[in-house]
Amino acid sequence: MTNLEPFEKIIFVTRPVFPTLEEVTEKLQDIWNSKWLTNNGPQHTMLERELTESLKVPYLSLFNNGTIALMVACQSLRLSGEVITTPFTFAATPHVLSWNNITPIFCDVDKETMNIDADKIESMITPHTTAILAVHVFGTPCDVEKIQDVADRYGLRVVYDAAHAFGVEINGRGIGNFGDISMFSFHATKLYHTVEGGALVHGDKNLKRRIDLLKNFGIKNEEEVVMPGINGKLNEICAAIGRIMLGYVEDERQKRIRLHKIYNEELADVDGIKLMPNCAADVKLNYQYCVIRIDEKIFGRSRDYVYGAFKNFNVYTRKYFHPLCSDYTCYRQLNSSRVENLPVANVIGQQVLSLPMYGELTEDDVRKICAILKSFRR
Ligand code: T4K
Repeated sequence: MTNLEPFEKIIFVTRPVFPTLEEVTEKLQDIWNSKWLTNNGPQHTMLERELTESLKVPYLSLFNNGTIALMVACQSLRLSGEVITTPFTFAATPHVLSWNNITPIFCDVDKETMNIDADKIESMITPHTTAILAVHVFGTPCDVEKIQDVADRYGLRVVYDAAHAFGVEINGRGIGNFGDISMFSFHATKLYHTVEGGALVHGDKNLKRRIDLLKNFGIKNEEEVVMPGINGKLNEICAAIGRIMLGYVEDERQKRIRLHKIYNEELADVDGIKLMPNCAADVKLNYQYCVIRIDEKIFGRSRDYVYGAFKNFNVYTRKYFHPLCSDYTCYRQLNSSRVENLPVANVIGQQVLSLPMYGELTEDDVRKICAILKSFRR
């Protein structure tokens, strides 16, 4: 039964998956016995092995978060000058470029996938371009073939920000197998997490050696420091929680698939609401997020109205990703940030809304969220 009273407690856009305290205590006991808390301990080693298998990738290096991982990815490939990226992403994506003294060049996005528009990349290449940094936004894969084709023709590197794409596959291939390096985020709000954490994945053994040096201050041994590295290490407690969470991820994904189905049933016929993603059949998605686009002209209410009105019902949605990165004060002076350069992204940035999505939500909760949304129609 649908009841349009506000929810008693706040419904957040997401909630982390928690393992049982017993499981955590058991693993903590192992750590206490080992007397090893960080710096490449046994939990870290085992998690690297387990994730390499689960993500179906050749090499993987763990990190203390996805942002530091992406910074190290740029360093490891010696990127410089300009890197072409998307404005429709979390702040971390362009910021890692700035932290590497690289200028982000914003390219418009595709109106269906909301990922970088591979057809527009070529026109943004200059003699200073060294790479393409694309984001599989909300876990929807980029056009990996077209991106690789442009990169190959111009001798550019390809880095994927796969922060949202844990477990996503194209035709049975792990999403981390495309481009030169991919970054995964294991932040608490992700489908799979290590509380805070992340990883770089790639197919090159020498690159792993370099990445592992870079994440540990460049220390080769007690006598030699061979490059200006950083501290990107994942500690043993986070690694142990990550090992436990591997046992939860598929169950959580299945729960979200069921919830996404209800969202779809309830919203498919609502004019002016479009449930994302639209994806090719050979793609295995992870359903980490539930994103809609609201066309104000048809729905009768703007995204900002819906976002505010939901709060009256104790539903805290999020405008991922508004504002666009190209509108941040630190980037809006760039030539590529001009609205004329980013027509699709500027429309999408005004339309998107992330609805609550996490396994603990009930099907009734989702039906009620949809009923509330439909009640806003004008
Ligand atoms: N690239 C992309 C494309 C990314 O989306 C991200 C991160 C990165 C790179 C960088 O990766 P990391 O360095 O973070 O590993 C959250 C996450 O903090 C961030 O990891 C994520 N993207 C981004 C999309 O979402 P906020 O500022 O929206 O998080 P916050 O604290 O508002 O949390 C969202 C909701 O989750 C809250 O309203 C309530 C709930 N929540 C959150 C936490 C932390 C809980 O219930 N419990 C919790 O412990 O950034």
